[in-house]
Amino acid sequence: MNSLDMGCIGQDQTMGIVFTGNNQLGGDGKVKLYTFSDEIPSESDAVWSSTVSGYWSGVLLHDVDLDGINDLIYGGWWLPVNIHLGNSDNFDTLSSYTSLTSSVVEAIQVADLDKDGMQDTLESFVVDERDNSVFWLKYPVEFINSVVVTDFGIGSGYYCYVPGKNWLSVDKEIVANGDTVYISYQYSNKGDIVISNWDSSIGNYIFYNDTTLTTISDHRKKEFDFRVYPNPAHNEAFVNFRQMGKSNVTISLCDLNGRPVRKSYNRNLPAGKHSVALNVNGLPEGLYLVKLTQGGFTKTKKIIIQ
Ligand SMILES: [Ca+2]
Ligand SMILES: [Ca+2]
Repeated sequence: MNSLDMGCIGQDQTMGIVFTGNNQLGGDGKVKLYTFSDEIPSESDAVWSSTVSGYWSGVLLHDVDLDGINDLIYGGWWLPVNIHLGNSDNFDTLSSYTSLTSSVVEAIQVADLDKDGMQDTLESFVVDERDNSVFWLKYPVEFINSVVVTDFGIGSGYYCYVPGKNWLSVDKEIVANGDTVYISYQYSNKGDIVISNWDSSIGNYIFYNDTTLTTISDHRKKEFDFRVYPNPAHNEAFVNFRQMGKSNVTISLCDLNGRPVRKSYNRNLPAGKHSVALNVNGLPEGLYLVKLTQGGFTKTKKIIIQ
């Protein structure tokens, strides 16, 4: 083994560790992923491994294409840098990007060095009964603008984050059940890759990104869907959906003019599959709308109540 990184993997955001194998002194020299859905077991097999063996070295988990799923970047000794995009379970077998240059790759980082793709965004989270104080963000953080807990802005001494990673942690002492945490931050759709090189005859590298990601919203919208059943419904209907990461979910049952006919469901939910029951008992028969808002996107489906 040479290097490791850890982060959330796949659509369900399972915790995982990637290791780069290096077969200079034996071993199979493959890049491997181990995931842990609950506690870390005493031993386990890799759930993904690279098809190519080599002197692999530096490694980084980073959501390069901003689809909410971590991607794998790694390099080797006198080898190029590869990027395997993350998929619903782990990583694509084939690399989506291979550098034309080779060096002795030691450390890899992604940041928007020339600041040509900086975007502002705001996310909010509700602290639940578990007093959660670590918040998973949609995008890798370049810069934190401000953190507000309910009505009070908090200083940088009360939160921490790692640039390039998609989380922020707030001092447990200042958040309590029911607080809303607003995180205003910057991410980039033109992040650049920085490589440090151990071979003194070759310098360090910066790969500037000349691809602007313009289809983030469309891509996310396409993946975002939900199911309402039974339809027609009589006393009760269920709304089934999947969360890519932890975010706020609002479900409203509305008439055809978009006016809510029942109190809306509003919760901060973790990643994974969810099913929410809607009580439709006593409503006049007819056509209604189920409106679901998840991570800032809203989608509406029709339901017949009879
Ligand atoms: Ca990705
Ligand atoms: Ca850039």
